Amino acid sequence: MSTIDLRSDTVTLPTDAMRRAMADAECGDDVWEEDPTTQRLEAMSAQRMGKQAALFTPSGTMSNLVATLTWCKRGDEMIVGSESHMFWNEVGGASALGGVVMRTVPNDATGRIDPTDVENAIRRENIHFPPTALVALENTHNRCSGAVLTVQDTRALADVAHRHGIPVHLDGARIFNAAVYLGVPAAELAAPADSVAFCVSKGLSAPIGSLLCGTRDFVTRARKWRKMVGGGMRQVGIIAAAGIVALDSMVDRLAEDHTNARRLAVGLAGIPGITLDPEQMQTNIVIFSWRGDAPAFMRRLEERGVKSSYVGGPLIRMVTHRHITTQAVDEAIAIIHDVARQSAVATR
Ligand code: TLP
Repeated sequence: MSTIDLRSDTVTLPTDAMRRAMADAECGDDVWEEDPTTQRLEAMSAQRMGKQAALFTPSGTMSNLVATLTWCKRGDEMIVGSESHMFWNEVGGASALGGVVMRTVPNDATGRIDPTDVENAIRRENIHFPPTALVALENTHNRCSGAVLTVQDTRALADVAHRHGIPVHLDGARIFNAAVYLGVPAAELAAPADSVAFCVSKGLSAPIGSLLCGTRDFVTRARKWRKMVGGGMRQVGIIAAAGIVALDSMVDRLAEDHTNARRLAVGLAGIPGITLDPEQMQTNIVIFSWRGDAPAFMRRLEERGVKSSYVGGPLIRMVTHRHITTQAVDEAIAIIHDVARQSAVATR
């Protein structure tokens, strides 16, 4: 039985071109800023995001943590979306390691945040209040079915923060999915933000890595925080080399993942017991609700070779990526249909 692994685009394996680039990578000690390949990746990343500089980190989680530590001090408050990855999925690092309070404002189903909610959440000077030091946004939005924020959405939220002198960090782990969907350069989506983090290890298929981008001064300060949390790496050109291949050659193909995700969503919508709106689909993350016991349904799917990930309550997530062909999508739909039918018979 072959496996159709829809748990995440993080499962993508490095391409042959990446492995070759890794083998040939010119290296040095990057803590001493002597690794030419990492420096090339950082320069390319900064340019792609329209920022002055970039910092290579091992993970999206570390980039977001380092951004938080760079912008905030202990006792500060940051505003995040109620469904944001930073709030849900980063082990509370901002609070545990940074001493930063995470204040949530609602994300709607399309990942958007109402600028008025941000305005109202920003603390005014008061002896009792922690100061608001950061607003963090996410594009595409993981828990909101890979929804895309437009340049206008991002600008409207950033304007509120900036009016109060508060910087904006953009968790753009999948910003290239948003850029490909909207047909705009990623730099335009990142322009309203003061810092942006994106990952090369998701749909872009590199094995490891994230880039935190911002002004030269921000990146200099972030470099020190990265060292403190153990992210100063040595001959890291070995992995940066794969990141360069990712940026050079893996961005445009994300459109295929989006087409496959839509195909998957349309197929799933026709299965009794499953609810989702395929018209909402924009990028590569499909989230649907199952009317029965979702974890039990996922276990039955896995027994048939279809892997998914659990969002919570009735919600199950399936993510398309380079290893998921159109044929695999059709096979997955057939298997899910079958398992749903059997589940319905079993509960009758
Ligand atoms: N997301 C992972 C899991 O943590 C859920 C996934 O499989 O989607 N920001 C966003 C928006 C993310 O989706 C992720 C990873 C990260 C940050 C963290 O990246 P890593 O996994 O490199 O620490």
